[in-house]
Amino acid sequence: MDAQDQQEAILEMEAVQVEPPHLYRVLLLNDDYTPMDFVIHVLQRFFAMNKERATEIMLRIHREGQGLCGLFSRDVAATKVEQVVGFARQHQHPLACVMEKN
Ligand code: TYC
Repeated sequence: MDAQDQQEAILEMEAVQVEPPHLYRVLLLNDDYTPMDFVIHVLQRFFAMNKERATEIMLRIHREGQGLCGLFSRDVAATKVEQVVGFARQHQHPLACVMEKN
């Protein structure tokens, strides 16, 4: 392999390494028991939404069964799910939060 081939091989490896990470959707699921105000609070607290946006997303979940809270790297998505589920259980609500590959 000459110097130019080596240089090209290095550039190729670097190109592979800067591939964007896969994103994961974090979703909230509807249920019959979690209070609407609690879901709005969760969307504001963990997904940095303002009250208006959080209310809109909560109502979409309530009507359609689920709703998108955001797109995150795998680690951040997993942490969001853990935090939301932990917070809901602390308050004795059955709220479900899941992640799925985008
Ligand atoms: N369906 C719930 C109610 O009527 C409200 C709700 C909305 C629950 C969104 C969960 O992810 C949810 N109190």
